[in-house]
This record gives sequence, structure tokens and C-alpha cells, in this order.
Amino acid sequence: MSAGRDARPLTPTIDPCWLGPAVTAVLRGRHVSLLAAGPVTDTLRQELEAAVGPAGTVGGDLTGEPVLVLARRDLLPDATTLTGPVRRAVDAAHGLGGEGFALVGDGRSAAIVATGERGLLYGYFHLLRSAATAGSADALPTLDVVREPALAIRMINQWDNTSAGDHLGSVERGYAGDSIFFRDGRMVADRRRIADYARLLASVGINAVSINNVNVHPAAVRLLTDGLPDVADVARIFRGFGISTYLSVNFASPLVLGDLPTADPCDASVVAWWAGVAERIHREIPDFGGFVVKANSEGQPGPFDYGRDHVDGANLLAGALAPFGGRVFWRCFVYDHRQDWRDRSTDRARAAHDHFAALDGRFADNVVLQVKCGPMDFQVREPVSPLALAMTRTNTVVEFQITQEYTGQQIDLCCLLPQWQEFLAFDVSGEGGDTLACALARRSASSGVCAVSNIGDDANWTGHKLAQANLYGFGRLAWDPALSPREILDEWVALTFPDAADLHETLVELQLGSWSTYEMYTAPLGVGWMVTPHTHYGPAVDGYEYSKWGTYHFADRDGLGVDRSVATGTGFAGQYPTAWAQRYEHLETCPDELLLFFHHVPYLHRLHTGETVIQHIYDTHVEGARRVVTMRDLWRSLEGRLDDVSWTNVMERLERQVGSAREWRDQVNTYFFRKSGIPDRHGRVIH
Ligand code: GCV
Repeated sequence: MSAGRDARPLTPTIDPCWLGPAVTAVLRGRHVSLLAAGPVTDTLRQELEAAVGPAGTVGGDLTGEPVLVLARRDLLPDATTLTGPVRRAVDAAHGLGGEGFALVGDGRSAAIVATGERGLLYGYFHLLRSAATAGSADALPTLDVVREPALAIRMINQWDNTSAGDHLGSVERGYAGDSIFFRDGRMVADRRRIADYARLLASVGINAVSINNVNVHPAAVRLLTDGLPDVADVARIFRGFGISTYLSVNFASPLVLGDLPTADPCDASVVAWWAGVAERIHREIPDFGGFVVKANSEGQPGPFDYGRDHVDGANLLAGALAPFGGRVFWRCFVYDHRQDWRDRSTDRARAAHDHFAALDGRFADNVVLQVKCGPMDFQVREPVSPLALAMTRTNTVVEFQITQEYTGQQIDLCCLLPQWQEFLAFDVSGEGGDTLACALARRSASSGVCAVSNIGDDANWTGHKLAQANLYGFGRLAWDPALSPREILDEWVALTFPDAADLHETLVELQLGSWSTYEMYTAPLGVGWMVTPHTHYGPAVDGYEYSKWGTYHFADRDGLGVDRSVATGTGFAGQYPTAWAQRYEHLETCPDELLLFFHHVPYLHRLHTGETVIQHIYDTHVEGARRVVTMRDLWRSLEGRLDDVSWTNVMERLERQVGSAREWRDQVNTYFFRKSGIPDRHGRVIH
């Protein structure tokens, strides 16, 4: 994995996303003072030097009346000798953790005070955000805030393969080009994009990244050996932005590398092997984050192969990493992927809870269970995973999917912030009290959220320019789950399109409505999975119906949906805390949007809206497709009012979305008309 062999040039013009040159204009020509030391401070100094430009200065003390001071609290003189914003920020920073900051600005000068250098970096980006959203590009904002992240772990998972020949291409479920990390089995030699990416992530508060796919193919196992120097270099880049680097590992690595005849977690030679690996990594990367593991899931090896359980497997790796402060992220996406569709007793939705809930409290302190946000797999609508609610004595991160595998693949516009916000605001007990986000925050200093990235080496990073908002928004929600999607989009639009203030509301509204529009023309009432097998783009109502994947809608001539009640179904509803279990169990109380996730009902069943299920399907599919046409027409009318590159990119995507929505509408409506024989009340064309 040595550098320098990489011939293909990088895409020449890279979209700066929400960190374009206008964003730092507020600091141009200013005198700034930075009092801190360490790798993040070095990055911050470079940031500041670039921002102030040749007419400004970046000093290391308080002389010369700096307009902006960024200082670690312990490096400032006694507070009584200070005045103005610095003095106020010092007082406000009292008791902050290492990632928090106090930021005070009076319009003429500003100060950011923190206890750690990461806090200063986050404070710096907050200042830029505040200036951009205040709308005056060159005035320092007036503000007085103290901010700390709500969640300790805010992680991004790359599903990047080391080579394009791996299953599903260079980035598994990637829709924005190839990997920015790997090419032809090696780490890319030109690492500028990795540095740019680290900067984007840090600007929204991300503090951990795993750089390779959780499906760890044999070539990728070598990241632990020959590839380690390159991983160390990438970790150095991320370190400068306050981000810890993790590797996804294959549980059978000792076997794959040919070192041992077994990967049994209870075998002493295996324990010693992993201890040796961890020690070697630590020597190269002293602050190595740890491992992410997909074990006994979709064909990946794991402890079951040796008659052991998840505790044995996770604690094996945790033991190896513990001396160096590393963590193991153990994924709970474990289910039977060789199910017989005739078998009505097995329910994939139950699987994660069935496997893990009983193990609560038995994992080592440095194990973090990684639980997908819903019980199935990132569908446009799912209930929150009951496992995420159940593990009260185990570190947990809830996993989201920024890459739009089932939500339009960055061809269709689908801003997922409202979905994630709903999950994070979920009332854990069902009786008021903690939201899921609060519960995660309270659970431990090793809990939080993670998400599968949506970036690749496309010039605009995400394929669809507007999909950048999902990456931005994930970071912002992870930092502060109380932010509303509108607040986040207000920031994102102001930062991303600083020259289009007159279109601000239009752009925010376009994003805000896109998730519900996508839901309308695709999956009705929580049923899910009616996608083209393997690629997962476009409709195929029966595509997964008679498959091994456990993903069924059970439509027949009388009705559709999956009975997951305790009384007559798979019992999945019973995995929730009592108040939710009761609500989901009964037709009268089950929310409409999840009706078909929890119940099998006749087509003429009436929703709480008063509409029948079949008419709801017809209406929402027609309306969803119509809304996409409206979005496309609106965008067309914006020609010349946004930069050409962005406008053209989004226009092209919206044209494709119109076609896709039409296909979804007609296939779904036709399918259910043919099954049910019930005509559309409005007499529209159904084929
Ligand atoms: C990385 C889904 C995707 C797979 C992915 C898997 C996972 O099944 O289709 O591509 O594999 O989730 O989360 O591990």
C-alpha cells in the first residue's frame, strides 16, 4: 500500500460544499490570536492563516488587540486581568468538557475559549456558521453562547472497498463515484481530498471515522499488516481535525492472513494474535480509535462459526484494544439471510433484539453496540429499533444511513433530516420522559450515533448537489439532536448558496418536503422493500417477495402488510416498552404511517384519516409523482439564479426523478389494482 503509484488525476474542480470562500470572508484582513498547542491547533492555525489572508495576522498571544481570540482556558492570564468578550468567554467556559466552547462576540471583536483544542476548532466553525446565517458576510456576529455536543460519539462509517473489483464496486452502496480513500487495492497517493473531507466532517462536529467497508473482503484484511503505514498517514490527517480513525476488521483475519488455523475467540492463540495486532497498530497510530465489526451477518464470519456468542467475539477484540484505549463497534445487524419465504414464523424485524437484548450488561466497557435505527434496513419508513431502546447497560450507537441506498440513491432528492430527527426525538418509554437522543447521551461516554457516508470522488462529493445537506445535517443533529430540520437547512443553505439569499426559502422548502414526497411515491404505510433486487433503485413490487432475505409485504387479493402483533403475528410488537407495544399491537392505535409494518389488513381497511388503504395507495402515489414534477418545474425556473454547475447537476437529477416517480406510481398502483380489483375512486388511468 505504498504512496506514489497512483496515476489517475483527481477531479480538477472540487466543490467546497458548505465551506466555500465566502464563509471565511468575515475574518479577511483581521488580526487573530490563537493560544493553544497540539495537532488540532496546527490545523486551526492553517485555517486561520488562510482565512485572514495576507492582510491579516495570526499571533500567539494577546498583544496588538486581536479582533478574534481563540484560547485554551488554562493558557490565558488570570481572568481578572481580561476584559471584553475574552473575559466573558473565560467565565462562560468554566466546567466545559474537551469538546465544548464558549463564544462571545460584540460585533467588533470575538473570543472563543475552550478547555481542549477540539473545542476551539468547533468554536471556530460555529463562528463561521453564525456569521453566514446572520447574512452579513464581513461583520463579526454579536453572540454569547456556550456549546457542548449532546452525544459523545459522532461517527461516520465509510463503506469503501480497497479495490473496485470488490463486491458492489469501489464504494458499497456508494452513489457519488469511487472511493476517495482506496484505488486498485491501495490507499490513494494524493490525500488532499481526504484532508478536505476531514475538514468538512470536523466543521459539523464529527469526531470518529471508520475508513473501510464493514464487508471486509480478503484484500482489505491487509490494512492490518502491509497497509498499516498508509492507514497511519490517513489517521494523522484526521487527527489534525480532531477525528479518531477506525478500521473495519474481518473476524476471521487470523485465518485469512494465514497465520492461524482458527479464529475461535476462546482460543488462546487467537487472543494473543489480536493482542499483537492491536499493539502493532498502536505503535503506528497512538490514538487509534479501534475496530468496527460486522460478524455473522450476511455471510461475514463471526463467533457463531465456533459455537461462541457475540459477547465472546466482541470481548475478544475489546480485550486486545483495551490497553491502548481503543473501542470495538460491534454491529447488531444480524439476521437470517437465508430464510425460506414459506416460513411465516421467522421475522427479520425481530432478529437484532432476539440476538442481543439478553446480552445486555455482559459486554466489556470498551464495546459499543452499533444498532441500525430501524429493525429492518434503512427503509424510507420504519419504527425505531426496539434494540436501541433495550440496551440500558451497554454502550450503544444508533446507526443511520446517509448514503441513499433505499431512498433514491442520490438521483432522487430525499432530505433525510426529518426522518433522523423523528428517530432521535422518539419517546423511549412511550409515556413521556427521555427521547432516544437523551437516553443515548445519558447511557455512557461511549454512546451516540454513527452513519454510513454518502460521499465519493465525484466533483461535488455526493453525486446530487443537494444531497450534501444530508451529510451536513447528520453532523449537526449528532452534535445537537434538538435542532429542527428547518434550523439545520437554514444554516446549510446560507453556507452553501451565499449568493442566493433571495432563494433561501425556496431551497429550504424543496429539501424539507422531499422525504415525505419520496415516501408517497414509493412505499405505502411502512410496508417497504418493493425495490429492484440487488441494486435497490426503482420499483419491483414482488422483487423480494419470494426471496431468502426476509423482506415481504404478503399482498394477496384480500389485503397486505405484515402481522407483527403479539396476538396473531410474529410478536415483534412485544419487543417494545409496554406503552409502545400496546400502541403498535392494535389497529385502533397503530399510527397510519406504520400500519403495514405491524399489521396485515384488507384493502378496504380505514385509516385514521378516514381513507381506505387501497385509495390511500392510489392517492399518495399519484400525488407523490405530481410533486416531483412540481419540484422539477420549480428548479427549471431557477436557471441563471444559481451557479450553473449546481443548477445543471440538480436539473439532470430531477429529470431522472420524474421518470422514476412515474415508474413507481404506475407499477405500484397497477399491481394493487390487479391484486385487489378495487377501482380508483377518482377514475384515473391505472394500467
Ligand atoms: C455493507 C444492507 C446493504 C449492504 C450492507 C448491509 C450492512 O444489507 O444492502 O450492502 O453491507 O446493509 O449494513 O452491513
